[in-house]
Amino acid sequence: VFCQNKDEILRENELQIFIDKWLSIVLNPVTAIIIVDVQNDFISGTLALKNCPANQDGADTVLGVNKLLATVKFDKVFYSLDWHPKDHISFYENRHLRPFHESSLGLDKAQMYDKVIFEGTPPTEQILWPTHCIQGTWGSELHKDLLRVEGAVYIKKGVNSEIDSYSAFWDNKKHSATDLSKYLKKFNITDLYVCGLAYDVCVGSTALDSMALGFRTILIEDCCKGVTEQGMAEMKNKILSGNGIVVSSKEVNKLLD
Ligand code: VGL
Ligand code: ZN
Repeated sequence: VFCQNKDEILRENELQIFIDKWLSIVLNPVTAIIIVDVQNDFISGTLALKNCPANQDGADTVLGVNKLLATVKFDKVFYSLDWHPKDHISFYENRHLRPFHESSLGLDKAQMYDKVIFEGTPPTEQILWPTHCIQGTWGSELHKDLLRVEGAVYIKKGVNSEIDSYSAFWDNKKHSATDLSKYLKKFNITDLYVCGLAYDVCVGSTALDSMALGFRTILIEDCCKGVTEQGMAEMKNKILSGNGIVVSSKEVNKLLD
């Protein structure tokens, strides 16, 4: 201290603050979990995953998530809800509302689950899903048996008719953000656990955005159900080839010990 000038002391203080901040992140993770889209339509409604190629039952996820919430104390719990207006761009039923190009079958021959390209600048790639999760209907409600944690935050997404939103952070074009990242910053969250429906669509997209935003991101694989086996394998690869972690719920207890 004897031979330090004022500027050096200031720099040392800043360095100390920086080191303390990182030490606290490493030594005291602040955890949150986001339970993605555990809604009726994905379980027994119009987009029931058990009728999709991977034949997975979203109801299993309700049990898995409940057990997890009962045994692990997360600092904050988030639930996301797919929350579409009736004229939403992602609905097969609405395909005539906007002009689109379709590659293999020609104009107007798109099948359910096909990818089409809606005209516009820029054009919009979109998979055509069955009508699902209409705002305020039974299909958009969280499953009745899903545990609701007190003080949880609910994030609605896909509310704009013209743009789909798989991730709970951003719409598919990153034009607008939900409040999720604001909340995570407000609560000083360092580690985000992700699970729910569907693995290869909204859960995976949420995990990838979480990674990109710099949260330590942990996907709880046995608390997810997906649309296709291939989609899930590809999503898992993307998460693991970034800096994401994929674990089972049994391991979460150990991780948070
Ligand atoms: C989802 C398809 C369309 C999901 C949402 O929550 O995974 N999938 N909209
Ligand atoms: Zn949707």
